[in-house]
Amino acid sequence: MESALQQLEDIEQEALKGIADAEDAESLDRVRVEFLGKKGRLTRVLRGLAAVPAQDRPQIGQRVNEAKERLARAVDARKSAIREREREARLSGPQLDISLPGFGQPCGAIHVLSRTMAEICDILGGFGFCIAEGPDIEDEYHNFEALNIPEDHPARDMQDTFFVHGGRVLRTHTSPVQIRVMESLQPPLQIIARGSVYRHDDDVTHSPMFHQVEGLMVDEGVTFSHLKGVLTAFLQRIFERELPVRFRPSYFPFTEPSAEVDIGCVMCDGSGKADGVCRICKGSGWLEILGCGMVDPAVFAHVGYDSEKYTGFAFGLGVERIAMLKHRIGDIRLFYGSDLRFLKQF
Ligand code: 2NL
Repeated sequence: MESALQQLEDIEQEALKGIADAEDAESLDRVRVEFLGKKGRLTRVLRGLAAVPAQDRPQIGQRVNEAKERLARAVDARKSAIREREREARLSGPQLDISLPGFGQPCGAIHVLSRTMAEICDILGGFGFCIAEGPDIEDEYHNFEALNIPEDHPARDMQDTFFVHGGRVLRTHTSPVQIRVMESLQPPLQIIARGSVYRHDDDVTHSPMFHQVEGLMVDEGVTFSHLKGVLTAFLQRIFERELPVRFRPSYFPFTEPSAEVDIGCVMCDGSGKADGVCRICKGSGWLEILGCGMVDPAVFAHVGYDSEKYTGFAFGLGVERIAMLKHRIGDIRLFYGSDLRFLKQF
């Protein structure tokens, strides 16, 4: 009896020391399992009661239960103390600076070509032009014949045009869109045709697919002066300055007379010099930017317009070319490469 109680006392003292020495929740739990667990040392004492004389059993059993309760309370108290200490350590550790800026959301943007296209259409829309669109796959009649481009013209060669089955072509300009509008509407007419066009071309300034905007205005009394006024105002708006504009005589099958339009070089401001000879305008001080002219009567004949009554002007420009000059982009392929280091600059 005495030795059993002494043994109990030793176990309890050993357990209390283990609890007091536990530095964290894990080691505390190991002590709890060792002494209070189902196979723990106090349970083993209860199991050993069979070997104790019957009259001593209640007293020892009661002492075991008291010891269990005391130890359970000691474990709980130690657990709270450990938790409190950990909390103190967290609070006195490095401070969280909630005034620091956040990481932010990565933000997408409109592609520089789409933006240039939208700017072009906004400006011309402000001048009263309405947007027209049409099919990318065209028949040869709308892409060539109705535009007075003869069968033997080099532009109709396989070298320049993508032919698809059924005698159709990928449109080489947006002019067929305007032919289709004229087929279905009578003058007065003031439209822009915009979209992708396709040509057998591939180098730093040419892509097999690129984007065009063409303008067309038809009414009684439309003159070359109207054309000059519209294009000069348009170019000064799109390049955001009063740059010089000049019209040079040229030739297109679908306009007569025809002109190419130059602007004062955006790099050297027309001086022809920028660190030596300006590499953009090659020293001339001028940059070719678009083509235009008065609609050829042969085109009006194809759509059934009376060219004795009506005249019209037309122009065509490349969206990539405008974007490249406006933003000094040296390689057209950057537009289609999806390189974020390039795209993020705009
Ligand atoms: C260029 C030249 C041009 C036109 C396009 C046109 C359309 C019809 C009738 C007459 Cl339906 N003309 N379009 C006229 C002159 C020039 O484009 O260099 N584009 C990049």
